Amino acid sequence: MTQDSTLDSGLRASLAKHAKRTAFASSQHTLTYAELDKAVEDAVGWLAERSVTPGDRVLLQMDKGIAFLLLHLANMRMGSVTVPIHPLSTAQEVAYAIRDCSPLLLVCGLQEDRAQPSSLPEHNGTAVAFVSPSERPVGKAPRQSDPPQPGDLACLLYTSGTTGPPKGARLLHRQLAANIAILAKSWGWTPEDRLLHVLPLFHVHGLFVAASVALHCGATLELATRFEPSETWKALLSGRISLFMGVPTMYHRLLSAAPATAPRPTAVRLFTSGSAPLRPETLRAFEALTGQVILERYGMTEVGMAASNPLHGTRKPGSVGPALPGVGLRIAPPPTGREPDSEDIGEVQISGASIFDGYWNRPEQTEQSFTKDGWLRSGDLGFLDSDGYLHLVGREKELIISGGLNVYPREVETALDEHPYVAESAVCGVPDEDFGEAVVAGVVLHAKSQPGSVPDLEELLAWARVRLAPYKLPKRIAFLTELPRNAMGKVQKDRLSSLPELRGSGS
Ligand code: MCA
Ligand code: AMP
Repeated sequence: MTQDSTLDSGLRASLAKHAKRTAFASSQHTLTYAELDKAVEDAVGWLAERSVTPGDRVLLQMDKGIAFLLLHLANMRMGSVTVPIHPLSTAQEVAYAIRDCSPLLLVCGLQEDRAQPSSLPEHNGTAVAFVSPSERPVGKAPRQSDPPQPGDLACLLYTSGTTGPPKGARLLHRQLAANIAILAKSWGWTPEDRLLHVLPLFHVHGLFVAASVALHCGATLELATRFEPSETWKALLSGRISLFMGVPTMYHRLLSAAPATAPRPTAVRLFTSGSAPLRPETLRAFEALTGQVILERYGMTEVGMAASNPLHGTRKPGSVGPALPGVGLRIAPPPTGREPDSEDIGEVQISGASIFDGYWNRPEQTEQSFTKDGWLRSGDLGFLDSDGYLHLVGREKELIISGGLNVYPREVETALDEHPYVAESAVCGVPDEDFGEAVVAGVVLHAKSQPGSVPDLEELLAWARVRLAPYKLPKRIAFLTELPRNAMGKVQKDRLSSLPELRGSGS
């Protein structure tokens, strides 16, 4: 598949060549490519019965399962647009996405105990449909449209980019197809591969880097509904899995839950890690335990994958590898105007066919995210070594990456500041052994807060829980008389993050 393809033509190519091979396997379903094709057609019917037409946004607030995958593939076939969000998004977060991109349909596919669509007060004309995450959506309405074109919008993915509120990154079929083609080749995918998929489906990593590449290569996608370390070990040691993709937290947890006798997942030909920095200690410990060197790669929502350690060749611990073929990587020249020296640290900038089409309805922020000569500004800081390998050393953007999920301090601060007794707050990340970084907050209460009614940690967390998905909640809160500030009045997050009460055992 190439950038002249759409995501559906990639899937159809697999169908043409591998109709009888297993495309999808889970604890409840096994589908060949021919059966998957029929299931996608049924899901297209289900969407059409709900009046979805090409270009319509379809918001998916769904637990992981076959229904999520089929509705996404149906969107790709129909020309409607997948807008995936975290299944535990709060009513406020769902309402924000609805206001921002006016979807025609919100599909709520949550497990039965939480089957409410975040009890939205107002849907702004967006219809709500329910579906069980483990069932196939089936409908009969005929599709009325021509297939989508490579230049059509495939997916809107919410991210804050380098700054500001969450924005929908516009990902076109041809951009996603370009990245899928690069990954299929660079990581040596074949139809013989079987991927153990433990990632969430609502992000680039799980949806495109993992699931789409597997299906576009005629390989088998084995879907686990969640990451569970002992089940993962069982699958990895079963001999049927050839590929595994995780975030660093998953590798950390696999190490902690390793079977007593040295596990040798010899059938697995490739372990990859990304979305957050993989500690060299984790890479080395995993190699010592299993004999396998994890391949670390780097990407972002707006790009897909940009750099990767090689399939064959040296995988350097602490580096995310050289640029992938067809991707341009450069370090921004220092502000003085002099030419960068080798190993100068600067902002990582990226170019290539997979770079996104801008943010939904936000031309200004789109413009700001590119340099004058058209390179994407990543907001990440790094350097290229003499072998052309990228080393990431920090971030210019205010972003906390917790367990591979992005948390934007401003969003958490806004939620805390809305509490009537909170005068101001500042949120930052601190090192955390399990999550890599943990979200923590410093809070200053109003002097007028009544004694006896002053909120405590539990109350503030309960307040925030209504506003923020659980992974964004501060793991610790320090009540301060004032926030640490510099002479200009700017909050010093480095001083905040070094407060002993905010640092946990992993710090
Ligand atoms: C769950 N919790 C978290 C996180 N996940 N808190 C902080 N950060 C998190 N990531 C909360 C839960 O709500 C719960 O809170 C408590 O922590 C314990 O939950 P636990 O059972 O440990 O969580 P889990 O369900 O096992 O999830 C951990 C996880 C998950 C498996 C690491 O977060 C995950 O799947 N992360 C992968 C994210 C990912 O795919 N990112 C890719 C983004 P309470 O006790 O209060 O209920 S795409 C991307 O970044 C780019 C493109 C790229 O390069 O890939
Ligand atoms: P997102 O906006 O969710 O796509 O997250 C993209 C960000 O994740 C990047 O800009 C990096 O900051 C971070 N990231 C992804 N992969 C890695 C990695 N291997 N090492 C360090 N950071 C990473």
